Amino acid sequence: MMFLERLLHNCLLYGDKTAIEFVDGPVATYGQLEENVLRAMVYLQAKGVVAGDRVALQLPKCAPFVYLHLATMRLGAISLPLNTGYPVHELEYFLRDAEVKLLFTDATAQPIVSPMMAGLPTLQEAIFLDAASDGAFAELLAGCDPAEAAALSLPADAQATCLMIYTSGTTGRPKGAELTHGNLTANLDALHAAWGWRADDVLLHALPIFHVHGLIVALHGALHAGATTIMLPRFDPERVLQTLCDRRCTLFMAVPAMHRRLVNAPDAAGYDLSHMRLLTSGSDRLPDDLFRQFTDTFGHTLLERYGMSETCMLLSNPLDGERRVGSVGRPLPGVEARIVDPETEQPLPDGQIGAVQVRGPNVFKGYWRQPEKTAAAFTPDGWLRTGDLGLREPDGYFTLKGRSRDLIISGGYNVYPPEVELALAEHPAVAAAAVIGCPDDEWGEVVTAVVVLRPAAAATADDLVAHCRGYLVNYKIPRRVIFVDDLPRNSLGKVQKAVLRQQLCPQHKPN
Ligand code: MCA
Repeated sequence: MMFLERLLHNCLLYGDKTAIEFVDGPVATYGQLEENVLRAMVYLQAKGVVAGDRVALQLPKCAPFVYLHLATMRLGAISLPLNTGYPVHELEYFLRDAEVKLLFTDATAQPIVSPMMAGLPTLQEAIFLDAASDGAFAELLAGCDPAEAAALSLPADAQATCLMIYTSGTTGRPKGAELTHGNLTANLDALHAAWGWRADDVLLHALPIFHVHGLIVALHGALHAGATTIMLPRFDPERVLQTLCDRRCTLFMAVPAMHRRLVNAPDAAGYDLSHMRLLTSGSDRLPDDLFRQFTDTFGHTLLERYGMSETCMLLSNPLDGERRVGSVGRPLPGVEARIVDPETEQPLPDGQIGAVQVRGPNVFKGYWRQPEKTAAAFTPDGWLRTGDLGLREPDGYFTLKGRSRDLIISGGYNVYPPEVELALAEHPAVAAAAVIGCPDDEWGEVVTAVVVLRPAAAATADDLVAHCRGYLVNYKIPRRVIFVDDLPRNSLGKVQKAVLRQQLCPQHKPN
């Protein structure tokens, strides 16, 4: 059964049960969720949205986001969630590249969005919502009769794209990863089986909902199971711990930077989480010390899993059985994973470090309108090159051992250095810039810019940071700026980032 069909089934089966409750906000039963999705479908249809159209959602974590996202997919169109923190420069790129037809954004974004409309011919309309007010959305859908959409059949083509998530690349501008109805269904079925999702689960949701982790693994996972999701508008460690206790939540999912804040919260061990069933960690490597500290503090062993925007989830430690420190576990049902020699791409024996490649029904269809980049992502026999390095133990557990691609992970967000380097290069005082990730206890890695200034030019670290804020979302902004006279380069003129990391990152350990 495809995901949307299962969701409809759950809405009929669990009509009176809470599907989503926004803390300090609206509560929707499964029945109300279905009704609001149908009304949103009628609204979108009236705006001319048809199968294949891109609908961008740049909204805070709110009920309208959920209804519009599900309604878009149910019309066969493509939902494009966007980080609310994107500055003009990034937002305009996504809207142009994806040829977005409708944009839903917060009312506060009007001054930046309205002026860019004239330059975006495919953008038919931007709808400014006061996301904080329940009334505003209800008013928008006021004339929409759910019965008009109830008769529409569910999208039947498993190969059709339903979700686009932008991920950056080593070659510069971000690419839209196209996930299909079949991809989501395969992934949710696999997670359902692997993590034992149940209809009586109560998930506390504190992740952003514009990425695969918060949107698919957490929110869709709960909807697929007929479970209840309690939404926190943003992550706050004490609020998370208190809500887990007060609401007797059974599930929680987070990135290591969040788990670090939980164990360091005042009187963390005083919260009784004994009723909880499962706490997971992903999006970034879970440090060994944090894994142990978490168990010591809360009496729960974190389940670490591994995924990508292009694939949703790939590998996971088991629900029952050993959750191995430092390991991301075994392939999920239906997923194949292998370790190959990075040069020859021939499989390596267990225990040897090589490139991680994966295959399965969860693996995306390709990058939006980028056939060359899509082709380059796969081997001729259809394995996806993940860009990660790792090894497989003889008992099938995988351990990641770094990256073959130039990627920084900060607080669970991926940052591609070329994007930051391009932004720095726009500053008139910058002659050359290289961006590296330095290890950091709080963030995993911090974005570090190594900059050579033009002769006689003057710019301070604060100047460059302020400049980047105009181009990049917050987590991509360099947290350290180091000025040097020259960048180390190889004979081809390429900056030797390994040398920079060695020299400038005190705790750096080569793979
Ligand atoms: C916030 N800041 C950051 C980050 N987040 N800086 C670097 N890296 C970050 N990740 C900045 C803020 O802009 C602010 O800067 C300063 O840090 C302190 O902000 P604070 O309020 O303390 O931070 P926060 O807003 O509480 O955010 C921390 C966070 C957040 C909750 C850990 O980073 C977060 O939600 N991370 C989750 C990311 C995620 O969902 N990743 C999944 C994608 P200033 O004061 O200068 O403005 S990956 C995925 O989906 C794959 C498929 C997978 O496998 O899961």
